[in-house]
Amino acid sequence: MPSAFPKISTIQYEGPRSRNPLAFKHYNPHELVEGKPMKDHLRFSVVYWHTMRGAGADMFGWGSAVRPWELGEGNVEAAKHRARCFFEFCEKLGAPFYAFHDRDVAPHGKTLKESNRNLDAVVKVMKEEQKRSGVKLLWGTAQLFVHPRFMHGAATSCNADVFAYAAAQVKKAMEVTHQLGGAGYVFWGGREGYTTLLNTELKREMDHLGAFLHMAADHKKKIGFKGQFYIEPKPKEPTKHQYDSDAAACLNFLREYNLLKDFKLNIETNHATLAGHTMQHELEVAAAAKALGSIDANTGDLLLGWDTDQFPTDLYLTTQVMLTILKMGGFTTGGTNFDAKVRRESFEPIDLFYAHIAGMDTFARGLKIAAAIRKDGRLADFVRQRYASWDSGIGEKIEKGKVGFRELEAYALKMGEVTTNTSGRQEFLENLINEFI
Ligand code: XLS
Ligand code: NI
Ligand code: NI
Repeated sequence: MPSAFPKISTIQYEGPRSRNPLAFKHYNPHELVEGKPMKDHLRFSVVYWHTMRGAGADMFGWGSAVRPWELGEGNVEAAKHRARCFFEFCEKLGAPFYAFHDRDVAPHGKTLKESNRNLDAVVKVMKEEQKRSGVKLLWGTAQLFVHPRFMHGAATSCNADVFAYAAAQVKKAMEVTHQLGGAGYVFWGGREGYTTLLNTELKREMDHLGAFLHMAADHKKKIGFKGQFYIEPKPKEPTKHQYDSDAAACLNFLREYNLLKDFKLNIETNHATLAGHTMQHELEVAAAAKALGSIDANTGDLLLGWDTDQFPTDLYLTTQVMLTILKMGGFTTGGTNFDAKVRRESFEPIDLFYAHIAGMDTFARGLKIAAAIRKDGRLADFVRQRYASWDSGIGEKIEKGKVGFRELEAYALKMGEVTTNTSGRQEFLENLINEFI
């Protein structure tokens, strides 16, 4: 092990009274919640791109991050060393999973062949490191947005050669994900959208995206990769409009192109809010279609209109997320993937630990709070009561498809005015949640 973080030993659970900033106050991996260890509920994952490649640059300034282990850009030996440092980080943090893009672990080559060779060389190290540390791959993905060749998109480019290039790149990324025993593979179409409709054949581009995803599903079968495919919705940025704009749009797309059996969704908080939704809305929409697979755990800033990818430290947010996750019966292949980056001002290596510890503790508390709310039962009882009219009588008949407009008209005429509405009690419920926080 290289020792990129020489002063840090494995982060331990010390409980809520601890004042040690390098300890968990709430994340206690083996503590049982609803009969299952916290680590299996949460399945935390560290992302390679922000944690190892994020330099803190923004549109107005250079990178600010101090990363003493960096040996340089663009060379394979430096990439191998960086990969080892990454596993040291995950191991010391106690994160069981990680996620990566092909081009953030290994440098772009001058040709696709050379890029593949670079990737193979680094993947070899990643495989060794996985074995040594026990850290597993939550999902892999292909980076189809940094290089200028993808300026018009990848699968939705106006240029068929770019589609072919992207297909070759995804094929390879899927294969290495398979080699690394990945539990999943993500499609986030960074530039799969448009910047102006004046030059765009929208229907044709969507058809191409559908075809691309079918090819990926075919190849998955061919290589025997059993991991779960996910689409990650995002409405915009870098494009003005991304086709996979939110959970509902993705689900409609998957249904239209007959892909729903092959894909679930990976829902990211900051993407939800950019789409004008809450995270819980997106999770509920995905879960309703039995397509909630995994989450990218982060948060945006209310006053900034872009994907700031901050670490989630809001207990209300994590409580809401965990209420939905517990309701659907927990993650299977998915997990809580910190697609989050430290602020430009938090430039020291130790900030990477503080940030992940904050996210993990906040999610652990969200989990415990959600479990307590469920155990208490008042919230669920209220909701059950609210829909009680559907459990018998006319409601039951409607749900069972036993009546039509004619029967309902007869019922309504006989009933006269509706006198049975009950209060929604929003404020009461919000205060009830506060009892647990
Ligand atoms: C960018 C996305 C990206 C995906 C993986 O906004 O969140 O990081 O998660 O390509
Ligand atoms: Ni993401
Ligand atoms: Ni994002």
